[in-house]
Amino acid sequence: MSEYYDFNKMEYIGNQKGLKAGDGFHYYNPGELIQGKKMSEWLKFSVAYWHTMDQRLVDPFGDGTAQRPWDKFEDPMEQALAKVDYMFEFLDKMNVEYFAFHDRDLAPEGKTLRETNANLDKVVDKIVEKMQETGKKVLWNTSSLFTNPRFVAGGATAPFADIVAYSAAQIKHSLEIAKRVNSMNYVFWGGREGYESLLNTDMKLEQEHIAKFFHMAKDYANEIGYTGQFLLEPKPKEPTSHQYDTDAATTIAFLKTYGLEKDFKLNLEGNHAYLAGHTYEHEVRVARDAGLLGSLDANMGDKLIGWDIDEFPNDIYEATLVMYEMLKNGGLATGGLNFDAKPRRQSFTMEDLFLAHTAGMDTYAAGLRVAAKLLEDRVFDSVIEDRYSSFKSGIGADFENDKVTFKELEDYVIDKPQSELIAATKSGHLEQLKSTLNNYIFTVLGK
Ligand code: XUL
Ligand code: CO
Repeated sequence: MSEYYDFNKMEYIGNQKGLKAGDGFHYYNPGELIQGKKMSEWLKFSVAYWHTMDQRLVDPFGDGTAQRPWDKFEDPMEQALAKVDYMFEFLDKMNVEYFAFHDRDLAPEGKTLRETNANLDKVVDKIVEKMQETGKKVLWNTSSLFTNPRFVAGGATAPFADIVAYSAAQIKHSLEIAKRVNSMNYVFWGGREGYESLLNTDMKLEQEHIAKFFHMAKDYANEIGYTGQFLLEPKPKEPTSHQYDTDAATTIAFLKTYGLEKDFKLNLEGNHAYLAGHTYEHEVRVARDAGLLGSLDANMGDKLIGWDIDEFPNDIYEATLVMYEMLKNGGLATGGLNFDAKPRRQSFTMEDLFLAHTAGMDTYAAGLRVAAKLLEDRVFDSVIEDRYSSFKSGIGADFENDKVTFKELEDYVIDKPQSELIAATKSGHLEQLKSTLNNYIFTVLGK
């Protein structure tokens, strides 16, 4: 493989050194077994094309600061084709097996959809060749129905029929690409599928439209024999003030209302969870409980700034609790951990891209190690079992097994004195539990 970057391939070196580009992973050891499975199988890391190859590190107040070696290509198609080479060498050097992309990340648009598709197909041809050469895989692909001004009021939920038709045609081609690149999943993130004001919005009609649109997409995937898992990615706001797929619970209700729950699972993103007023682990738990946990966009936000800033993950508590949910789920099936993340605007060098991915991979690898130990020792399981133990016998078991009526429950408590009811409650011992979690993090990672 040709050499574009002056960095060594990232390998596991253990946790004895300071984190520096080229030093290697402290916690991610791809071949090491955790609960009987290789770390690389639990942690199907994926590089996001739109951030790593395309992101200029803009913020709402300033231009991009990114310095990238492919900036030297001035012709947009020439640059698009060159970026494929840079991407594959990046994957190789980072020891990452998967990548993810939107259609519009790959190639510039033409004057018509036909021309745009032709540009895109040229780049996909090269991607397919590179995949065959290197064995790298696509975790998921998706379609941008939000960047171009034609999508000013949404794609599948646009109040304009021509735009809905255009959106369908664009997704149709994206599904054909999904089949060509054997994408493990196909993601729909509702870019501008939401509204700014109810004063000019028929919310019910828009939701019916997008549900119909999803059924048509699935029908087309079946028609062409594309069998990847469909995923919906919740987010509560940005860019619209109200996004329809607000959070995991809302998205599950939407899927069930429109008979889509057999065809879709959820792709959950850390920063989106914060924007919805939830923790990341809450969103993952909601999806797991519903049997709909699909994949993870492993990033985090800044609790002070409040925007969707797509920071690379570095919060070990969060990574531990998210990995705990993932292990409880028995893994992610076709899903993985996609770094929908970008370096900070002041981290503008190529080296920062390597550092940022290393930090993200190590954070989740460390989280996986701690979570596996917490599970093995049944730390939370035994607390939860004890907390709900009153449902194992007596009135609790009768309630559990549908053997009591409201009247009988009333008979059971009506004459109980307050002292007996208070005696039936137990401390939650949260401080102790959180400090146990700290101890697991320190001891497992300190080894
Ligand atoms: C936007 C976001 C997207 C999706 C794919 O907040 O997360 O990048 O992951 O369209
Ligand atoms: Co995302």
